Amino acid sequence: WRSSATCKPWQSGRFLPRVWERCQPLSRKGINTTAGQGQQVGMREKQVLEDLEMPLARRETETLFQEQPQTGNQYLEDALLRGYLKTHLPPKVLEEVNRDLERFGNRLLTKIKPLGWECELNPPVFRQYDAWGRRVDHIVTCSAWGRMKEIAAEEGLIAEAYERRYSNWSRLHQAVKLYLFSSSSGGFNCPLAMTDGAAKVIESLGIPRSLKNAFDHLTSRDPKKFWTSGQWMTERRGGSDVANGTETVARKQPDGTYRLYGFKWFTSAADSDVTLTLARVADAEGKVKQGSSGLSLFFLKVRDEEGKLNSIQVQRLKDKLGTRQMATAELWLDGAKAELISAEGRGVASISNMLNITRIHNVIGAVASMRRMISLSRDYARRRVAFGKLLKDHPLHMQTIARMEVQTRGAFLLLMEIVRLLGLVETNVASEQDQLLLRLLIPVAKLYTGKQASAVVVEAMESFGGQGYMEDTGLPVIVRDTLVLSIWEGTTNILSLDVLRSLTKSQGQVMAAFFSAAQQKLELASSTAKLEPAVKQTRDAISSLAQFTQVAGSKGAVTMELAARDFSYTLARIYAGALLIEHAARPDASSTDIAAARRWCNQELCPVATELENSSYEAEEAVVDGALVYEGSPACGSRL
Ligand code: UCC
Repeated sequence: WRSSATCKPWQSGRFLPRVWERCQPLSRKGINTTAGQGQQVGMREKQVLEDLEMPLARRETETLFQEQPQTGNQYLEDALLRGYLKTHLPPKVLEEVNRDLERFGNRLLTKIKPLGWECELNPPVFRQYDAWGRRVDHIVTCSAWGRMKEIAAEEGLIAEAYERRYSNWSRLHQAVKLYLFSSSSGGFNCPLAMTDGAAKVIESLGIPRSLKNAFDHLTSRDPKKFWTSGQWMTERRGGSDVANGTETVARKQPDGTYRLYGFKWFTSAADSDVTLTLARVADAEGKVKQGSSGLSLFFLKVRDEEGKLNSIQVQRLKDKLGTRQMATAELWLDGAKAELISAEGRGVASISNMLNITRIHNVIGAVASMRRMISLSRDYARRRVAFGKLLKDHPLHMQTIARMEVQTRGAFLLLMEIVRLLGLVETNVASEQDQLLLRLLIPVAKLYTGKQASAVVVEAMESFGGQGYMEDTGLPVIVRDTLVLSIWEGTTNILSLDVLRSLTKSQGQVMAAFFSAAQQKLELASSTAKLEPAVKQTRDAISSLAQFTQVAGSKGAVTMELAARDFSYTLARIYAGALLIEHAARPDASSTDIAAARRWCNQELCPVATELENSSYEAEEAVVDGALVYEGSPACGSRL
């Protein structure tokens, strides 16, 4: 792929004509440029000519082969984000938020992004002993990581959501800042997710007196005061089946506090100041209750005032595929002092307030990764010449990026919808429909955008050719860090089951809220002729979904479990379609808003109905699934 390499004079005659043709000054090949690109292609042409004039040895070593893709101020370059804010925020709020985001966009570009890269290059290191053999269990993080913590406080990345200076719009303002911050944060978005979750749990408990100080620290704008929180849920028996996998025991002390004993197998941002964790309270005889109703929620400080660990031993740091900037550790709790903060046996229900917030952060991370990769990819397409023209002038290349863009737009609007609803709930102005919708859409968006992000970033990596696979371009880091998004905070299947949980718990009311909200959005578009096909496709999908819920409701639990994933995907596709249509029906919508809505709705919007017709959810199909998976495996030998 190097022009200098293809122009060697001793190339075999057979290849000469084609090779020579490739090495011709580009103008002779009549590059198809549009206004504005002429200058760039001219520079490229000049470079190729200079390359040819250079002595071969210098050509080999000094030629700059490809131009690096760049991104500018992410806020200013994000047309969809700006269009969304302009449509939804009250004018006064918009004015202030707009100013803040433009400033923040510049800070990200000039200061924060380099720090993020520094975090990547200097991952945390675990020092178990000091030079004199004393056990210290020190997780050493780099100075850029420390700086990220200060910046998070200065920018109010948590505080903004709890101060509520813009009332219900504060949550959206915070989420947008986190969205911009995410891909430059060097992994610091992870501790922020859990810090936000911890603040939310404490707030929903009414900020008890004993936790007031912690709440103030977690929501502080003062870098010296700001604390981050962990979320220690996963034990050695796994992180999904928390109810059966949690072995940690809490023993009550005479002063009313507890001491925790157990082994936390996966604790992210292990350098955090405080954490929330689950444990089983032991009775006077030392017995504990198993299952979900035996779990309670605890708050603890990781270190004491002198910086000594709170009877915690770090076993080792995890060796992860990505998010390597952030320390994830295995921890032994050997009598860690903790405070019980939920009613006994209500641990899972209480920590779900945290889970719902960290799952929203997961959506933020997913949309941010997609946006970052597309920004880089589209910039590269304006710089890179192949087959005689810029990549952006190759229709197939543009089609590929445009498809990613449509996916990202749907995901972005889902994210905005959730944080809009959360803002309403947090300021007590949400209707019952809003509350139900929020409960349903959080797992839907988490599971769907996690999968989308993995697909989009891998596709986008390909748009850089071999360069996308090179470590020092930074592109593989984005890919690695994105792949975790469908795993942590609940895998796709666990989240699909959570969608079903929300149905059962609300006795189907979440679906009524879903249908009503989606229909309302479609009605707004009824007078926009260009959106008619998209509106019709979405309405048809809604009625297929309604039919599915009727049919599936009369079948057994196996049907719903087998359908859970397709059902959740259906909800995501229909709702994102309705959001894209709503956005495209604004008076000042652009032709690309309309195109995005139409293209989104051209995909299969109701896969669950198709699979029902295919009988995919019948109990016999589950037997076939098993046979397909285990054919040839020793596991099924005894059964054959
Ligand atoms: O810790 C991890 C890594 C940390 C890194 C974080 C970084 C994030 C960064 C993102 C930025 C880029 S990963 C840990 C991940 N683990 C999970 O997410 C847990 C996955 N498992 C589940 O979600 C399960 O479904 C469980 C634990 C919720 C199942 O528990 P149970 O006890 O078996 O389920 P139940 O009995 O159905 O639920 C118990 C109660 C019920 O309330 P009541 O008793 O009033 O009926 C449920 O309604 O909890 C309630 N509940 C919920 N409420 C359960 N889930 C929810 C929910 N999502 N929302 C509201």
